[in-house]
Amino acid sequence: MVRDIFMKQIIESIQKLKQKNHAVILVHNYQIPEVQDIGDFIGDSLELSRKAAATDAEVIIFCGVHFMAETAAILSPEKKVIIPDPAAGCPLAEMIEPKDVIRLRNENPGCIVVGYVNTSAAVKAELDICCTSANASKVVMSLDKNKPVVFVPDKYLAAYTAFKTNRPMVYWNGYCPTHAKILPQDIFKCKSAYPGAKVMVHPECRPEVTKLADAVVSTSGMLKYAKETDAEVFIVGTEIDMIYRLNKENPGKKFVPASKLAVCPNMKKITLEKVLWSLEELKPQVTIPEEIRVRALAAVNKMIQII
Ligand code: CIZ
Repeated sequence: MVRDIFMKQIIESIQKLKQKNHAVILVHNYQIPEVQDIGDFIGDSLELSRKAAATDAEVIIFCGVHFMAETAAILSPEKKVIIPDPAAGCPLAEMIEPKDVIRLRNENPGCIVVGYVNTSAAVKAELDICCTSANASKVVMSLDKNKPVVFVPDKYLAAYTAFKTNRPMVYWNGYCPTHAKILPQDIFKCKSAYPGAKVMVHPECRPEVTKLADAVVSTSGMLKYAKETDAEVFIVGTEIDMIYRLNKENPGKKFVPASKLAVCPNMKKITLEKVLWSLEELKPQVTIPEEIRVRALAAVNKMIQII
């Protein structure tokens, strides 16, 4: 009860400061429910950054992990981008550095380097083209067929994209520790509890898991699949708080997490209190050296041109 009153006051203060600072609040699909509820936009990282860039807001509060806030800063250099907790990193993005991409390029002469959005701005600056989990196959299909493809940093998304496009690739050995927690036996267990359920999993899952799914889709793809598919129960193989949005937008359908262990500890670092503090102080700001931002933007724009 006391906590409820306190939370209500925090939300009111967030709304007031948002107006005062001409801010827009972006919330990733994996954020905790109460943070999802205060977002102006909720979605995947690219979708959010593109929507924010199209507004006339002066400040972006990015409730997500660090590379996502960087993507917003790449697309909106004139806006102040704030992340409520700068310690909210992404282990997958941290598994590769710019020097690794340079080495891969030297080891694979003439290659095209495709990089998942889950990379730092400094790594994006070394890529030829970016991709998201929603468009990785489309991006790879658009590439010159005579050139070798190097895919970084997620080996599971790379393997799935190579299978879908029938294109051999050199992979980097990165992975998302949260999605890697989802195991084939979790899917079998859920399927025996809900025999008619449809299984949708994220392409960051292990190949042993993706091959058991009815749909292998990004978070935006999951929202579409859930809406358009005539089933009562869905088994969901991604970060656990995706279920909150799926429930909210699909009353009458049931969403069961494939594994309750698929919790991203970094996404959970963002709380309403931290959103309020970041609006009070307009920090910590995410900044990118202009020389890196311009090169990273080129890789992002190449992707945007073909989707
Ligand atoms: O880019 C995103 O938001 C991520 C990491 C995944 C997704 O499928 O939305």
